[in-house]
Amino acid sequence: MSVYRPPRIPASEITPENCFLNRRAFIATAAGGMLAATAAPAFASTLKASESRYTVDEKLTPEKDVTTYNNFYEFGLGKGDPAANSANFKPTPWTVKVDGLVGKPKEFGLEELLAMPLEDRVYRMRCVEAWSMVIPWVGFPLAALLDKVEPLGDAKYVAFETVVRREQMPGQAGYFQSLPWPYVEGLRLDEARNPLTLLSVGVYGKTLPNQNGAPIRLVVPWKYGFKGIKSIVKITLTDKQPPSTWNISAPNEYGFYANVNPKVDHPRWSQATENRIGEGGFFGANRRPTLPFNGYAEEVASLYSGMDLRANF
Ligand SMILES: Nc1nc2c(c(=O)[nH]1)N[C@H]1C(S)=C(S)[C@@H](COP(=O)(O)O)O[C@H]1N2
Ligand SMILES: [Mo]
Repeated sequence: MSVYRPPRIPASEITPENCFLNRRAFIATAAGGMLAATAAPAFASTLKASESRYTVDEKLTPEKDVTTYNNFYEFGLGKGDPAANSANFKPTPWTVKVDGLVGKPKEFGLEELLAMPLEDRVYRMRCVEAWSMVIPWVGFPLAALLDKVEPLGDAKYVAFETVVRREQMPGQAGYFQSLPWPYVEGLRLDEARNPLTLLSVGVYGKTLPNQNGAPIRLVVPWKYGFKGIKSIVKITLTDKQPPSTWNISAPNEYGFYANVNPKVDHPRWSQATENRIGEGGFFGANRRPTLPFNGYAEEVASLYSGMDLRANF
């Protein structure tokens, strides 16, 4: 199990800046300095990627690509739009309301979320558009947050919602409405509780850039990237399968489950192979095979036993 462990190595001896970070600095920056005065050693360290079982031994996608090749339609449709158009977005202050079928509904302030036991994890990320990255996230398991609100017995699903801010998100205000807002997503409760399911607050050891979903976004590495909803303001436990934005927009192309599956092609392209961003692999031999469940079958295949995986798109 991947749990918080106290630091073993003195801060002075650590760590490549590109992978890890000083927790105190992280918190201070993230909460706009709010916690600087009280920064306690509670999060002075974390489970490092090198100590985590939730890490893949693959070359990291360069930070430049992770932060400039994005999908975040609230800021525009082009891959460079989110980085170019999100400078005015204000990720602090921020709250996430967790409600619905829970014993203890609660609105969490960002400081409280950043004080969860943070971990460094390296995950593959596979977009439904057949490109992929290897990304070093900072975050905590969604299950840890769910535990705090005590889901009731009849809760079967978790619904997520992105913020709506027309004045700060030009893609929400444009004449051509690309998607219905807010962007919404959902998971089955057992998927949400799987140890791999992460709420991310940072990438490459820094607070999330706006274009990556600041200040907090979902990461579900065995599913196509669109399940990883960004800039979350609301999480609702429910007994019905929640709507998801891409499924509403094109139900024959994007399913609720959206598990990465090389055997189920998108109606307009193959999902058998992928282009690893930064490796020049858009064509032919440079493409790499896509793995069932994006390589996480051992951890998650059992969630779908009895389901027809080919229909389970
Ligand atoms: N709110 C919101 N979340 C979103 C999206 C979006 O357009 N809006 N795009 C999704 C898609 S299609 C992908 S592939 C990932 C991309 O995450 P990244 O830009 O951090 O790599 O975010 C997902 N989350
Ligand atoms: Mo995507």
